[in-house]
Amino acid sequence: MIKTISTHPIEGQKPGTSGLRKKTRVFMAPRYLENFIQSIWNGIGGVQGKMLVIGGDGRFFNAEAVQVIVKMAIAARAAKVVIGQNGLLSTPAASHLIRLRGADGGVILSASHNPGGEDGDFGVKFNTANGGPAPESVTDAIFAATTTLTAYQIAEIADIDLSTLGTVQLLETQVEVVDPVADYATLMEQLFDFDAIRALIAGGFRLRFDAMHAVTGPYAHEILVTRLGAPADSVLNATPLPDFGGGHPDPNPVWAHALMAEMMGKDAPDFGAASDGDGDRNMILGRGVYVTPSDSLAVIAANAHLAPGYATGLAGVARSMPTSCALDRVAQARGLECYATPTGWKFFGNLLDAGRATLCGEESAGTGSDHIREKDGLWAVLMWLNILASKGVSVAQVMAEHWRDFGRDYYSRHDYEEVDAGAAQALIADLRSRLPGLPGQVFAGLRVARAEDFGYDDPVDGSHTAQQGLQIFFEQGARLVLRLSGTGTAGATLRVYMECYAAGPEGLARDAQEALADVIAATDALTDLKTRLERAGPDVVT
Ligand code: VG1
Ligand code: CO
Repeated sequence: MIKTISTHPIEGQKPGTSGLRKKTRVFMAPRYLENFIQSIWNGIGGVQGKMLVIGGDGRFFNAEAVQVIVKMAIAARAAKVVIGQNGLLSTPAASHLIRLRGADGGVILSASHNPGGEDGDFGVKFNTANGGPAPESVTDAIFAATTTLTAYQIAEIADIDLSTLGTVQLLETQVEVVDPVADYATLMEQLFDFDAIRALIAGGFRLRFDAMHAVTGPYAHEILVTRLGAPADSVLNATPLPDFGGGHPDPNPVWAHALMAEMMGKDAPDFGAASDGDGDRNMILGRGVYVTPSDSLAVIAANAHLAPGYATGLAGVARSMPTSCALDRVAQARGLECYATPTGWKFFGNLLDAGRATLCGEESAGTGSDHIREKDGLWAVLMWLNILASKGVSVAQVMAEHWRDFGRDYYSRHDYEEVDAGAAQALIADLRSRLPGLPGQVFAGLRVARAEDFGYDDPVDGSHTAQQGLQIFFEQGARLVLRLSGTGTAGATLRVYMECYAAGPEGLARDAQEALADVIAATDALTDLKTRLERAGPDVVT
């Protein structure tokens, strides 16, 4: 029944910012998925006698991949495998399930916000027993295992019925198919004031949640419609589709443009939100207002105590380094420790486990807390609804009050996607070598105060992570960050992050691109990036 199949290493199976991401067809090629899964098992010291959680965001090849992974877990003599019904689990629900069941880890199938489909992207992430993305020490061990692999093992059995809830015994492994939504929805009920939110909605507050044809549809329907009483049409694009309807399941003004248009239009609802392919990102909108993820994080830090799960306050907060400094201002005012980590949720794990941070966030629309060990899209939506219900004001008012109290960090990210990898790497390498000489130099009127190649010393386990982005501070209080994406599957993507601060009370209501015009010009002058990348401008501006 258990077959050992000889194989040889496949190049390039190195996990990036969030798991291994490749074109779907690459994952579908013979041995590709099997090699990587066997390397996970080998890299973590085997799965014999262990419990694993398995599920994915429903994209093309999800169902087939789940079958392979379960059969390989059975071959590796796992004690138990817990699978979301039909192979579905959002990333936050998987993280919660790992923690709830005390599992040893989990395999999540997703390329998150990357498009799906046969010509799109696919991905595999491994999460550890704390429910969080494997730290670098683990992904390094998995990658090392991919380079020496000689065989994989798989149980030769009929496909498992993933549609029926319940438990079956297959060889030494108990296979349990669970409702992917119920436990997660219950956790949300424990954290937020559902009565207050229900009353808000019953009072005529109108909301729209765009699931972008991805995994959050069933979660949003259960929580917002069934448990909170919102009308059924509050959830848009609620049925998960293997190709996400041909769209980018990335909740930002560019890719969620229909929702954006509705929220900026006449007679807009009070509140709009969206999530990404695997449900860990969020976008927050009010009538006529887009809340940047960095601002959302700061607003949540300032108001989380209004939600029952956070009534006793926050232990500390953390943001990824490119995320704006709006969070730092709240932390300073409230006497909270504020950490800056490299990009990627895995770097928050130790801070959350050690109780040093309660709330974490990234500029890329990821926000979350110590309730799980992943960022959590619907959690952020419910936190906002809880804040609005408690304060009894609009999103626009929340933002105006926040900027009045803390000042405003104008922020934008410009992405140059799928550019020539060599040119992008050379741009970063050249700028890195120029960093020591930059202080004092002036670019488009802005003088450099400090320039560094960001490295992170984890305060909990002492590990060091180098070269996590180039960070340039200008004397006028502006900041520029450049780094290469670690989630793309073609060429390279250069991310340029820019921010400047307005203390107020004047100048708090400007357009972000206009407010950042000097920093944008200084970036061009400093890097000459348009010429070097042969691009007229960025592909995506958020
Ligand atoms: C991007 C974001 C990062 C996020 C990561 C995974 O990484 O910038 O903040 O953690 O995606 O998010 P990169 O390396 O492309 O900049 V998700 O929702 O794809 O799990
Ligand atoms: Co995601």
